[in-house]
Amino acid sequence: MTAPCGFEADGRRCVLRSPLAMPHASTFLWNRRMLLQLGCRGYATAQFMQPEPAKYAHAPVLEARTFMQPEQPTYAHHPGRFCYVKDEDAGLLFSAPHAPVNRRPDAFAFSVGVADVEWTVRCDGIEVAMSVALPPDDVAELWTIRVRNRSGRARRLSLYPYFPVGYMSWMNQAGRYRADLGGIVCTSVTPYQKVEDWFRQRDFLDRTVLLHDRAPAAWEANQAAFEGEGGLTTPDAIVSRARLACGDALYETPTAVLQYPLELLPGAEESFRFVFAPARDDAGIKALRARHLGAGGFERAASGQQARLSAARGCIEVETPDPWFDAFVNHWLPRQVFYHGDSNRLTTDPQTRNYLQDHMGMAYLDPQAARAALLRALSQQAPEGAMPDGILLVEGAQLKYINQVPHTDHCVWLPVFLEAYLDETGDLAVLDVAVADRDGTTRSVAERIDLAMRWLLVQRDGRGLSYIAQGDWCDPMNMVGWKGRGVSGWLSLASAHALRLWAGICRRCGRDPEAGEFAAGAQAFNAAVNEWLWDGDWYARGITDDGVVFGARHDAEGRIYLNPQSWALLSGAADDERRARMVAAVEAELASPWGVAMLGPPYTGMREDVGRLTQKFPGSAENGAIYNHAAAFWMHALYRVGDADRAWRTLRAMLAGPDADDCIRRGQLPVFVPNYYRGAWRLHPRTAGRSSQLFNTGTAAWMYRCTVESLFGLRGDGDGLRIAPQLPSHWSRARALRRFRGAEFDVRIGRESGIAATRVHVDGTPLPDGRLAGIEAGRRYRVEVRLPEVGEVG
Ligand code: CEZ
Repeated sequence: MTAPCGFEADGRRCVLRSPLAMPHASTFLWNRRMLLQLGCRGYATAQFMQPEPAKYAHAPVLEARTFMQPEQPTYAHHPGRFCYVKDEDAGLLFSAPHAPVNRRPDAFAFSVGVADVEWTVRCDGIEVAMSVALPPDDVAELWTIRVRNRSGRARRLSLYPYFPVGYMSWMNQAGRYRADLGGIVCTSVTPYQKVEDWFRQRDFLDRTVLLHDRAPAAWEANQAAFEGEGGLTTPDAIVSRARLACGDALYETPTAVLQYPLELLPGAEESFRFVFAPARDDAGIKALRARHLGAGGFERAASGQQARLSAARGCIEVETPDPWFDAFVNHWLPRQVFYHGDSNRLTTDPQTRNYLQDHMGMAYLDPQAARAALLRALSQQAPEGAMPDGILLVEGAQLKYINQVPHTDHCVWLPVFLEAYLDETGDLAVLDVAVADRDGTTRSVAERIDLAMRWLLVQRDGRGLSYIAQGDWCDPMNMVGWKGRGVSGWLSLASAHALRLWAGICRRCGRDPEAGEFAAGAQAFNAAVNEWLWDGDWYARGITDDGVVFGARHDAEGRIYLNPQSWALLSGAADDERRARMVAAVEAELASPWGVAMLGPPYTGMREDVGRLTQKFPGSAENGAIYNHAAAFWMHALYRVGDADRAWRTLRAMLAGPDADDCIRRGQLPVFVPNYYRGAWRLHPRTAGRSSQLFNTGTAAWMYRCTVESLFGLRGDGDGLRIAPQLPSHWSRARALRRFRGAEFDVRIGRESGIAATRVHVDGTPLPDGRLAGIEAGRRYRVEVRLPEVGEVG
């Protein structure tokens, strides 16, 4: 059976050919001011910044405002973008893309592009194509609907673009058609009760509009009147009337439905353009129309967005025996990495660990943006060296949600970021940049990292292990140390790794006293973990406030966590004997057909000395899912210890397909890596492997880093490029075009029998140690890499 989806246009588009096989398959479009997640059946989730996230299409009921969630359920009235088609003679009714009528189509295509999405649906010889794109810097959805008569006979149809708006406000909501503005205008007032809130929100874009380029014959702005008794599958306004009633909504749930009666001869087609967007007032609406529905508006937006997304061009193009992987790495993964650094996940207070890791990814795409992010983060460092839970990005922003819960890991991400940034750029000068904090104290970047490392060394208990407070990398592990005594094994190992990285950077800069201090700190952490947390076959996760070791063999649930194992490899805590036992344990306890789970067995009930994590549904999110961010750490660690095949398996398991069953089981298009795939395959086999569809994840940056630096082994090293690919043993060859420090490297990798070690030639000249220095910007180098045949490594 072939997969229901596949790449086209040389990997730049991914097309799903069924609305049923992967019903939750989705993609996302964004610019810096808005985000639009689109499901294959037409459901949509959109938000824009003003400056905090806000919505312009709502659910039909009051909604709790929260951050983007995994596995968002859809339902008939879920916001979406739809178009009904009625055959006036045959009475046939269907809707594009698929919901809400859900008529089985004769042909279906959900075609996902890097900057646009298009559906093509054909029912009974009528073909409807709906496509959407976003402008580069405006909050607006630019929709084109094209209807074509492919039936070989004349057809009398009515087209009904249906853009539900939902329950806008309990204070004030309404909707009506405005001929003077050329569309349906839904008005509301964002609910508030405090006087100061009015002044904060009086410029909010509280209107939602559907503007057209061609005037309709009729319209409906009242949701209930549109549906009547027929509901959404057979709305009264369509099936019981020849023309929509041209109704309005008066403190009633508004909607936006337009009607276009058409007579199409065989082969004939009609095309319409619409702008769906929030707006503040009439002037704002007129400006939207002028910008987007004027001549060339859509084309200008498309070229502007294309130009903006050109920055998403990665630093590597690959060609391997795995074409799906190639398409993903060449077009989609750098896009997802860029999305994170470009939009900061559409928050005004990104979590500090997310901010630094997302910008670690930007080091390969836009190093200046990465550099600026480091300096902004350090400007919010506390006087004693701690890093805040979130980084405030705009004036007046506040720490929200999880950033109001104290976590103790944020400092470790500074050296982790710097290692990647310095390898990619060689920009050691950044360490001397003076950064002033909120108290006006100025310190150099290097002094601030010293301070952060010393803070990690202070935050230790009598055993020498890191306090966890209400969480470390694992956000919902909030009750291990809330009494102030609990410690994290993962954070102790991550601190050891961070201290080692920073010691190495200090040594490179001749800051030997500091290098010695921090290297000793790393050893102390490793020694403490090996003394208190080695459980015989793996490292335990931590020790609770009441002195209970958890994440160990004696636990019935959550007896092994992946993160301590990964970071024990990175920090050097695990010697070869312990490494072998640990890897065997991970394979036995956590490996699944869909990747490596972050803990196992999942918790099936509250453990009050671990916390909220244990209350998550078994196999979802942090409670035992294949949490790709954690799997990425395992991949990174395995590459660092040269375990290339296991690392490759971990990497490849994050990307769905091409096997048909795998695509259908995960329900994930290979256009982004989700934050998790469901785990608990023994407890809940039915849902195991299912994608969360959440594209906000630190995994993207790590996947890109490991692909460039480890799999293809094209890693910066001071003023040079180290060339040391780690191809999986079943690959006999691979090729990469690597952009690095202004030069290009055409790298051809193959295997050669009779050699015991990798051989590298650059422009025909042998490179004994595989490191090319003195790189000339603007030059193109030809690199030949010969790997030993599998089984012949010396
Ligand atoms: O958020 C992520 C965080 O953004 O969870 C990761 C953490 O490292 C990331 O920084 C692991 O805990 O609060 C919750 O329960 C949520 O599960 C968040 O922890 C989670 C969200 O799902 C976003 O992915």
